[in-house]
Amino acid sequence: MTDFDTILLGRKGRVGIITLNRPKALNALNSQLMREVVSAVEELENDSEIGAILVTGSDRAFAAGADIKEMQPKSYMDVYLDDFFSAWDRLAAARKPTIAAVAGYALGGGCELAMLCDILIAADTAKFGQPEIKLGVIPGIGGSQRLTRAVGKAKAMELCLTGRNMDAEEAERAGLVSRIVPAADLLDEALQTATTIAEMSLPVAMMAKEAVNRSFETTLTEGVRFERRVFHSTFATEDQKEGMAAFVEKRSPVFKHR
Ligand code: CO8
Repeated sequence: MTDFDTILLGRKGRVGIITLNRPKALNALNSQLMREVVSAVEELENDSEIGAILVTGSDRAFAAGADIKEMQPKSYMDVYLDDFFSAWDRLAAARKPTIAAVAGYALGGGCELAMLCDILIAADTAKFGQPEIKLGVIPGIGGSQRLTRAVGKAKAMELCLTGRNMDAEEAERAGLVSRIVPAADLLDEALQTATTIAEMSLPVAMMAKEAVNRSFETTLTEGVRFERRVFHSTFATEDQKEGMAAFVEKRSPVFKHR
């Protein structure tokens, strides 16, 4: 796998692991890191042996936000002409399931990066927030939209307007994270979840992801219609034949990811 400067790219079985690695800056998301994550995502998406993508940081910080020192000198024209931060959309557009394993700070762009992933697993040390307002800006990687969809208007509004953080317990209660685990177990637990997913049929997991995500983009009637059409199409996969045969024959399925 490719070597990068600001991230580590590894794999365990069918899981690709992206570890943010700018420890001195608490994994602040600068342009280089953004480019490297996007390129790692492309590499994992194109690797037929990979069935899920895990994104994680360090014990102290998943990521303490976009890199404030890099942003400070920028003008409106700089950020507008570059469409600053738009490259992160590539992670949201990943077709394979993505899991964020978050310990420590996930603030600003860090919280947004975690929310770009499909499943968010938090260590009991995790802290989430959108503190951009304290810097005189607003979230720029989808925070105002994805946090609101995840936790509802009242809490999202409070977090975006006051900049206060929420701990892992509050984040779980609010529906932002799927579960909390002890910090020492975070990587193992997240890897186990990622491995479980990666061992399912890849095309069917991709279809399930697409169907759930559609619920954020459309009406209930259209969403249910979309789901039904995709459900029908699972019957065109070899893995549906194998999955159902395995059940009837009382054995474990061996998916071919086709
Ligand atoms: N950017 C750059 N450097 C950072 C960042 C950051 N976001 N966060 C931490 N660092 C650096 C610190 O500057 C420090 O470096 P140095 O040792 O060289 O001084 C090092 O990391 C360690 O940080 P601290 O000494 O501050 O560590 P503490 O444990 O005391 O505090 C905190 C940890 C509370 C996380 C603190 O570092 C902090 O508040 N960080 C900033 C959090 C923040 O505001 N994040 C939001 C950033 S804005 C954003 O993400 C989206 C902006 C959208 C703009 C849209 C434009 C289009």
